[in-house]
Amino acid sequence: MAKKVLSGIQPSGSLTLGNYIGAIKNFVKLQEEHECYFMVVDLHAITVSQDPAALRENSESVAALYLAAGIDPVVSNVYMQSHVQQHAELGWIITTLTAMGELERMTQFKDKSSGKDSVGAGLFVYPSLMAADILIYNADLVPVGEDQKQHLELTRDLAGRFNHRFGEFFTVPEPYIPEVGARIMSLDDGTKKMSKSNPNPGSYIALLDPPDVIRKKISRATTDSGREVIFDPATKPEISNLMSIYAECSGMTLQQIADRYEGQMYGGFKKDLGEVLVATLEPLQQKYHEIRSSGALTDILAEGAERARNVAAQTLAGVKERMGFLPLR
Ligand code: ATP
Ligand code: LTN
Repeated sequence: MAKKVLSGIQPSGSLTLGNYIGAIKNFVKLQEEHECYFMVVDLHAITVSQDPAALRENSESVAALYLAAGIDPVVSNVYMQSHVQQHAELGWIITTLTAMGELERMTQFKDKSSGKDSVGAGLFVYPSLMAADILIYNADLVPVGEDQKQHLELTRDLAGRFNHRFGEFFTVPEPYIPEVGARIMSLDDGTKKMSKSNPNPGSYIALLDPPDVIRKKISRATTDSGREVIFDPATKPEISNLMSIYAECSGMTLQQIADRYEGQMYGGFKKDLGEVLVATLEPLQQKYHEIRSSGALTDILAEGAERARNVAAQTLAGVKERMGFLPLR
């Protein structure tokens, strides 16, 4: 049966291979059978300081990359979170249902705030807005990478809490996390996740990196001592990470890759991986540039927002009625 699917990516930098493998590939897959909402979550991006020109550019870029990766805006709703004002309003309401202690436990908050002199309150209440994003469409499935699992658990708790206090209303959503590639690691440190806001560009492959940059970044990627191409994340995290990327971009299984490179050293494997990535990303980049130069994005985003707004407004009205807000007339 068709389900409702919702996800979002922050326009906080240039999208990486981690975003593609962990999230976007599943967006494309799920749209074939389900009613999908794919947002660019700009209200989440501003929980850390963003330069206005960069925010504008990254917002368009993420939307164009969704389409270039194969999201069909006729079938799926593609839009900016800030174009559907109901997200911010339900976000506030959900914030009032969230306990401080729940937010204090979030590892993303701990990671992003650690060592900072001043931390914005938005970063702290970020998960309540994310819960609102999901609940406002009564989404059943939320395709995300492993790092978002904890936020999804909180969303489920918050949905249950609302339903308990105000009567059955929200769908309790399920995370949809890939088996391989749910946590692509940084190229310079196999213990950290690949992240678009890492200040070292050598730590990630950006989806828009030119072919030679991709080849160079892979050839410089840190590898474990030893020389065998074997998948064992516990003892060989770095080569295992590169193998996951290889598998996800070539369609081969981890075992097929291990067999192909048996008895060989890392050099040949890395060289081939660079080519696999170039072959995966070149067509995507070409489509991306076509979309950006076509000027079609503005209308696509406006249409997506309008359809989403109709659904979101209805849910929000139901929430406010149940909670006892006075109607306008
Ligand atoms: P930032 O560095 O700004 O926090 P990010 O690169 O971590 O950004 P998000 O916008 O937070 O990306 O995440 C978008 C989606 O991509 C989420 O579903 C997230 O789980 C997924 N994702 C992000 N990084 C990875 C990764 N390294 N491996 C797998 N999935 C990832
Ligand atoms: N927190 C998510 C981005 C996000 C999201 C969402 C993901 C905001 N709202 C709703 C899924 C559903 C992240 O990727 N860091």
